[in-house]
Amino acid sequence: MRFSHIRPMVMTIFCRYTRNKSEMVDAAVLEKLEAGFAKLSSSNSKSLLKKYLTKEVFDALKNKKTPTFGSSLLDVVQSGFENHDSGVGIYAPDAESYTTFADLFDPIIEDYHGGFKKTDKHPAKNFGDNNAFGDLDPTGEFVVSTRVRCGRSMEGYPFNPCLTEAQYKEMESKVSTTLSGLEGELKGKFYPLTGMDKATQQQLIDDHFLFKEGDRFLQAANACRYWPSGRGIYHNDAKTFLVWCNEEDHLRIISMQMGGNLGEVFRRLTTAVNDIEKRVPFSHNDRLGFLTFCPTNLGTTIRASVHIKVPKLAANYARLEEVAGKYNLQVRGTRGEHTEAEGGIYDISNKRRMGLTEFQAVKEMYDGIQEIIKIEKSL
Ligand code: ADP
Ligand code: DAR
Repeated sequence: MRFSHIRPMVMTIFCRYTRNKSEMVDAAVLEKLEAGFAKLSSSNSKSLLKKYLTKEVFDALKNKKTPTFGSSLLDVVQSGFENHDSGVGIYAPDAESYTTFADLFDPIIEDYHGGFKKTDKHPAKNFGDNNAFGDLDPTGEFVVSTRVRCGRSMEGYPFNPCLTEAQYKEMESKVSTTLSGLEGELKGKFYPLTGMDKATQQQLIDDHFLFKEGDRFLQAANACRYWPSGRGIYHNDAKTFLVWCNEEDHLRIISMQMGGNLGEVFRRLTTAVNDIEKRVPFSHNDRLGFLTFCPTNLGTTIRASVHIKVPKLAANYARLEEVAGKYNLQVRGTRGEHTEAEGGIYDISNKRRMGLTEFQAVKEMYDGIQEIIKIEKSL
């Protein structure tokens, strides 16, 4: 067996003993936990963290650490402690966190994913019939662009807060090498963030191809250390197929294009995911599905979205949200979460990612957007 195959595990063991040898949560961490819990408890935060981190759950978890990386409850909740305006407020520093801190993750997962209970099991991967989806807006009157993405975590590596700079760089090299083997429409090039000129980077962000920098929720979650080391983007010439490396997740695999042809976008993503999965083993849990840094992305990890203009319906924003809610859709600003709509363009996507298949997650968006366009036309 070559060392490169066992290197992630060797690094994991090394990290285990460099991060924190003791089994006990140290006094400084406990102090931060108590102070953060008191502040959050007295705040008017609407986060799921505030809703489900009861005193009972807090006391049951505050002295726990994950077996391999020694991640503490503070590693899980620090973003939500620092950002009371979080919608969720927690992240998993490593895969074991979902088990060690299940008393907090499970109710938040159930709430966010529309009822996925701790006794439920996520279904096997199923992209279904790729030809089931057509063009949401053939006349191009409403849909500006369509995007479907999924997240993947590379087996043998923890999540952001536990990664060393060497691991970030190693993962970037693995991703770049793996993707260099893609052919046909998926053929493209990897662009490291390190060394990327600022104008190019900003243009990619402005055109919605590249992730933003400085997300305070990710920063507070210790997800931006050593930035920009190990971060980058792969894309084909047409920028219809892209892969983000080490932003929030190890990989975000993205298919997108102008207009509303969801069938084409979904077919491209399905082909890409199946091709990449032949080359890289991804972290998968029998009950939770594909594992990700944020619990809102577990399971299918699919976000199928449109950038859409529906001025009449959006004039009554509460009605837009009501219709979206009926189809389990999430209405966000033009640049995703925690942003405002620019020029009347909303990002509308499926909200839940667990307890249904990849096909069903995309179908929820497809059905919901068809209804939203139908109502817009009737006004
Ligand atoms: P997250 O799920 O972590 O919020 P997303 O996967 O939604 O991240 O990606 C967010 C970014 O993707 C946004 O900054 C936005 O610019 C871009 N985006 C999302 N949906 C679309 C779309 N339909 N068309 C163009 N860009 C999109
Ligand atoms: N901003 C954090 C995470 C919400 C889910 N979005 C992700 N993971 N990109 C919050 O709690 O609001």
